[in-house]
Amino acid sequence: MAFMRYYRGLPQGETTVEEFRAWLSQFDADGDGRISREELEEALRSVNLWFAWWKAREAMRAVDANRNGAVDADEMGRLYAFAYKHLHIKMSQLEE
Ligand SMILES: [Ca+2]
Repeated sequence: MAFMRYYRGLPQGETTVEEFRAWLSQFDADGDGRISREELEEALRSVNLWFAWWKAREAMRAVDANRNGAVDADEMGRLYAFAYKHLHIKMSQLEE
């Protein structure tokens, strides 16, 4: 990445799946409405999560039900649940 990008954080407090989806959409670099592993890694990196590369890979493994290498719209709920359960962060803590 040749330049710094600034992303908005998640809203304060409990984040709904819609808010989570809206937050993630800013990382959808190619605008295809899906989140690839690379785009997810960028999202995790933006909230200063350690081991973003590894966590993005683990998330894709758990969430990408149809194995097309991207989180599709109908897999977004799975990603939301995964982030809560396995990334050991509260959504409200993503705000920075
Ligand atoms: Ca998929």
